[in-house]
Amino acid sequence: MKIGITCYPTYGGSGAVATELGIALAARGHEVHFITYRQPFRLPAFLPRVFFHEVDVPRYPLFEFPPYDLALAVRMHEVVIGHGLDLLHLHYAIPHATSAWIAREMLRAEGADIRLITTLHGTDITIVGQDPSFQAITKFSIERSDRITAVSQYLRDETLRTFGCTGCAVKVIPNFIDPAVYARSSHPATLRDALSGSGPILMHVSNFRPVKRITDIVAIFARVRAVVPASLVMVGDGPERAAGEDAARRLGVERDVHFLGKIDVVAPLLANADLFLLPSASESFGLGALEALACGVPVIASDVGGLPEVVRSGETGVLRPVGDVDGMAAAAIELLSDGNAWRRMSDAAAIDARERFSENAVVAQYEALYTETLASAPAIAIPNAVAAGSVPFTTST
Ligand code: GMT
Repeated sequence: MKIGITCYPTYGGSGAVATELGIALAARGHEVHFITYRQPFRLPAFLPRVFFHEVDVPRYPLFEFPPYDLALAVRMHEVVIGHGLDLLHLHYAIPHATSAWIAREMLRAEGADIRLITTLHGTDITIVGQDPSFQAITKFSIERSDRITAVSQYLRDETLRTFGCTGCAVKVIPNFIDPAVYARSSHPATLRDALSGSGPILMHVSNFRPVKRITDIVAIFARVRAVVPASLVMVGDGPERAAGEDAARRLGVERDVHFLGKIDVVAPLLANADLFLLPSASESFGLGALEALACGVPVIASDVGGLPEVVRSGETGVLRPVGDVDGMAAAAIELLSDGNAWRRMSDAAAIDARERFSENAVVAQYEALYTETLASAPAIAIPNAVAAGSVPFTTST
């Protein structure tokens, strides 16, 4: 198949999942075209059958807000025609599903067609998509997709509840890990050596947006540090970094908190961690938590959103209510003080992540969805174009 993928290329779970899906699909023989404004952060320079098409948004003095959505739609249209794509897979509804709908309307006006699959990742439904400025277009765009997937049961239910789209069948396909990459034994102890003598390593990886409750992470660590000599390693960057650094100074733990900034390849770091902290206010899945579990790192997180579908509280980690800094710190101290309990949880975490979220099994679900979508009727009848079902592309370049 020839598959176009559009995602946010910057540091974040949806871009990571979309990119790793594309890489895995290409390894299975498909041709994959990434269409976005920058090379996705987890995409290496060259891979066979993987192409990157940059969306250029011209600057013009009149444009206070340059219309990326339109430039993206035009680039999608161009790549579908130029490379004979079978389908576009949109990760994160806003604006990707909308731009894809525009591109498909342009194709249909020319007697061609393309299938659209939208994967919902979280805040496109739970936060941004519910803003009155975006709600109607989010609902419209996802309803125009041929297929909709969500990364957790929670997100599926939330989509149906908040958008009330009775006509939408939302299929749950979870995020995934490559078990060979996210493995404790696959990586050297570089970080541990660098922090040698400083005790267990607690870690957090994210885009440091307010929803991640970065100051809670520092507060949990300060309570742990009062009892256990430990370090906190913060990987990533974003709007809440300064507040996190301030909190570390205020709580007197700044010498033991290490802000590393954005690092694209996180498995070697996670493989050196002892606990992963994710006390988010909302989390549709928590890809960072899954990557940690696969590396045998128990997760202390909020009992919210899709996290209970990823972390089995009491078996592979501990879930506590949002904001329960004391409860999360107590759970961390208990685990770090009992080597046997930690080892049991670490082993269970690595096994469970492999059993439920391995790349091969999850990518096969996407492949099956693509095949089934291409073989079935389009979401909405095409007035002026070839009937889809066969590979719909007809325009020559
Ligand atoms: O965090 C966001 O605002 C969006 C998005 C991203 O790009 O990181 O995160 C969401 O998608 C991830 C991948 O599916 C999920 O693991 C995250 O849980 C989800 N973030 C939220 O729901 C807050």
